[in-house]
Amino acid sequence: MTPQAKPDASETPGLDPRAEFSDRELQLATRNHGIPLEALRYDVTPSGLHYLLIHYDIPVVDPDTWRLEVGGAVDRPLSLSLADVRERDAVTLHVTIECAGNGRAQLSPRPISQPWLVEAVGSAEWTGTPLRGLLEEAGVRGETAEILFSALDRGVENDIEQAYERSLALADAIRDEVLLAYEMNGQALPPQHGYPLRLIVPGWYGMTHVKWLTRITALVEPFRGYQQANAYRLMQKPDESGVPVTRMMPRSLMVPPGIADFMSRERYVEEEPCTIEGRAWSGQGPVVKVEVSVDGGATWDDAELDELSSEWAWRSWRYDWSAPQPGRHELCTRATDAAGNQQPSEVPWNLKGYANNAIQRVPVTVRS
Ligand SMILES: Nc1nc2c(c(=O)[nH]1)N[C@H]1C(S)=C(S)[C@@H](COP(=O)(O)O)O[C@H]1N2
Ligand SMILES: [Mo]
Repeated sequence: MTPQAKPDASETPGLDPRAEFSDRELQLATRNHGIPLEALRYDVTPSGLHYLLIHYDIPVVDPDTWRLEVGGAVDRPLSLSLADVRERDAVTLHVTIECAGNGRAQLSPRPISQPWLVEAVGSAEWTGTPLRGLLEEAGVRGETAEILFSALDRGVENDIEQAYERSLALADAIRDEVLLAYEMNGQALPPQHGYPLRLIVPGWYGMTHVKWLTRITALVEPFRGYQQANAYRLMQKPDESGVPVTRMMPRSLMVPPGIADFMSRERYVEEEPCTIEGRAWSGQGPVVKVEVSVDGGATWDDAELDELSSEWAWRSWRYDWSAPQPGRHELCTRATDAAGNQQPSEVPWNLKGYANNAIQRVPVTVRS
């Protein structure tokens, strides 16, 4: 990676015509890390290995003065301390979360933002109280269209100063599995994952899971804020309004087999039977099939799937590569979900680089 001069602001917004990565992308990549692919071996991702995405700065929150306000079109506005939230019914769910920008760095031309390859995913156990319970306590009025989630972190995006905020349609917000979570893997949320409280919306791309939550507002009109109306939309040109990004598309990732070269991360395996393992998920319905190719996607074989351990978590799979031949091979994997969505071979392009779920390709050299 060669750090370069900052691109001219007059360039087409978000498009970098150069193949080299810019210093702006490098700066984002060092702040927001992905899961090391070998950590796909854990069904529940240890908290420190879970990917991270933070638009602005991580806020420092004093748990003694922090409150969660619930207001807007409600009959009984609430103001809750952390202890109040923890007193409510508690549920623990194992949930796989993937950033909508995962795969962005494979696009050409490449949208300038966090340059993920394939590693923006993690699968933690989140403990919290169902959102619906709190909305019922507050008495959300009949005219409510959406629930808005506002966070403590503030920043500037496209010259617009804002707090991080996203909304959900009321019907999506009151689903059983939507949680206000205060624990990750049995511990208080780490600062970088939203301490003291975050939203968890199983099945949806990462941007939905608002961290550092401070306010929940029942809205009678759809929210038109930046993270809803400008960002997180699939569009081909800047003047389109586009289609909102919502639930995760299917993706399968393998633990790259063998040993890694430090600089290139190319893999080396011995000329003997090798088991390839990985995990696959989709927010559109359970993964029903995972395939592996050892010839760059020319031919595919079914992998063996484990039972689903949680409706909202990834599914583990393995594949016996029985006779690796000496030389260089490209291993690939792809998932298909119950709704019939299958990962594409070609990278789907859109202006901001969302939802690129093209198949993973792992070059491997078999040594004799
Ligand atoms: N308040 C707030 N919530 C946020 C974000 C943020 O920057 N601020 N980033 C979102 C995005 S884009 C993603 S992908 C997930 C990442 O969650 P994680 O860092 O816990 O993995 O958090 C989401 N929630
Ligand atoms: Mo994200």
